[in-house]
Amino acid sequence: MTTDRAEGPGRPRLLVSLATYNEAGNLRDLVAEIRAQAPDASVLIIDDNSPDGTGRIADDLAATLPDVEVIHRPGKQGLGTAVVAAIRHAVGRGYDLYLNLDADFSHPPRYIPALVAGMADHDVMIGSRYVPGGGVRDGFTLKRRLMSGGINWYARLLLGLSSRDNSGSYRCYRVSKLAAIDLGAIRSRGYSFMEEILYRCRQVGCRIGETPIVFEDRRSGTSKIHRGEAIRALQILLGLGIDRVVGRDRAPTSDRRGSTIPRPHARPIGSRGPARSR
Ligand SMILES: Nc1nc2c(ncn2[C@@H]2O[C@H](COP(=O)(O)OP(=O)(O)O)[C@@H](O)[C@H]2O)c(=O)[nH]1
Ligand SMILES: [Mg+2]
Repeated sequence: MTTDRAEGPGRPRLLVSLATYNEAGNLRDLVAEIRAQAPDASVLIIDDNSPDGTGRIADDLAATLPDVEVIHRPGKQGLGTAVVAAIRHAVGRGYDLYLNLDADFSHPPRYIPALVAGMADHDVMIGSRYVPGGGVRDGFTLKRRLMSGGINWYARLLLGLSSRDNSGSYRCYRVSKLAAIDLGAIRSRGYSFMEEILYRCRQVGCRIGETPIVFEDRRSGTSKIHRGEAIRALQILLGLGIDRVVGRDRAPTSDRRGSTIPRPHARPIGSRGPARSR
């Protein structure tokens, strides 16, 4: 259901997106929590024909709540392409800010205000596990810590990123900056999209900041990342890195200062449960 919401001066129009694949156990409660944290935000759900009926729940939310819309795609096309679809929607509809979070409660909506507040002096705000105050509830297992640390080190080395958490998808972006990116040139369909879009944001001169989040284990359902997708992500980042070094994919802007770490807007909360390695 869409409504015309009057925007006051200085009040940015915010689009929040949720990519869903088999998130039936999370979606309803998550949208309610997002609404509680960002009452004026529009919500966009991109569902890839989830076998568990998530798409029907999304339709029901769109029919009963204001400013909730759904994009249905015919089959599983990857998180990266879902976020690209949401970015196109944000640009096309003229939103000021675009925020994405995972639809499994790993990204608690209580951090949305801190992410939006950080946009006062940044073009991208990362909900970061790797700045002071951030973390993973209950901590990673050693294997997951090595994988997550490894992919971040790899992305920083290959793409020249200086932000600390380049693999998480909990972020807010300035839509006018996203509009300057050639989305058609993005190579990633799956999880390496998170590193690649940051790299593309740097290329168009974005000021990137991080605010701490404490990542939580998903509440319901299972992870969709699998070994093949992880290997594909590493290959894409390697290709991007090689092209960057040999000058085939040179940044068109000179903004190389990288991320800044603002004062924490949110405090960590205890620890419990294992979590993913992205
Ligand atoms: N639309 C769509 N969403 C996806 C796809 N793959 C993953 N997601 C969503 O992306 C988010 C992160 O995926 P998840 O499996 O939790 O990854 P993990 O946290 O790294 O284990 C969740 O909201 C998923 O439902 C996909 O192919 N299409
Ligand atoms: Mg998850």
